[in-house]
Amino acid sequence: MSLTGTNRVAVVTGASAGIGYSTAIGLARAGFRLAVGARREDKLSALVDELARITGEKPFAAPLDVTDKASVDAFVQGVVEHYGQVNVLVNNAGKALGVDYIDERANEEDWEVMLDTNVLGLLRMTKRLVPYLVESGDGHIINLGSTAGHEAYAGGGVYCATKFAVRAITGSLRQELLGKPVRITSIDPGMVETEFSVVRYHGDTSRAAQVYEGLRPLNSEDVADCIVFAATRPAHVNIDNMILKSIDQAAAKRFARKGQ
Ligand code: 8X3
Repeated sequence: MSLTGTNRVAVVTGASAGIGYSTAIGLARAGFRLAVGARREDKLSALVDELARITGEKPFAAPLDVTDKASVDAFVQGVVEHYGQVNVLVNNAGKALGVDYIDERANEEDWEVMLDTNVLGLLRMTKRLVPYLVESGDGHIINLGSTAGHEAYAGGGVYCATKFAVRAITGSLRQELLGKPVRITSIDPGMVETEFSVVRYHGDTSRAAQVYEGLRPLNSEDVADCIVFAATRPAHVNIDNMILKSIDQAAAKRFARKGQ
């Protein structure tokens, strides 16, 4: 028997698009009350309307830049004041920037943004919400990892490092939270067709399109389904880790592309 989200509050970071957006919708359909954040609040308006339609209640939505401590503090305070409790934290905000090799040409600003968002941002949200998750009596942290956290590849040096870090943080939290009513899960997808590659290639849409050419990648709903599954297990069931890839992807750089 699975546990529905009835009255449980789920926070989703990076919720304006892609996996975050689909996860918020999926959790709302499963009965959760939603608190959604993204760097630009105006980009949340379509999601807010959709969530209100599904749940019959206006969700909590606010600007959230996980790289900015003051923004994280204000967001967390806002959620707690609004709902009075937090049960689920989906640490989705994250990105890849560039495919630089670690050599003299690498863009160090890209490194800093990736480390600040994917690692420190996840830590900031987790640190602030752990007390509320414990207090809820039925808490759950769901981290968005990646197959890039299992297999390093050329051109992914820093992105892969951030996702290896997410795996390490998830593992440490699993041990630190043992004995407390907080589950911890990492969901680790391979290639997913979202804005991910457009962001990675700094807005170069044709280069981004090539990533998915001739194959059927995962989409954001495929990943959201796994997150919702993990979040709706009974309170004693901890899904430690799920790794999912398109049937057309066997490893970081091994694809079955039509016509090749
Ligand atoms: C995304 C998977 O292969 O682009 O996290 O690094 S990959």
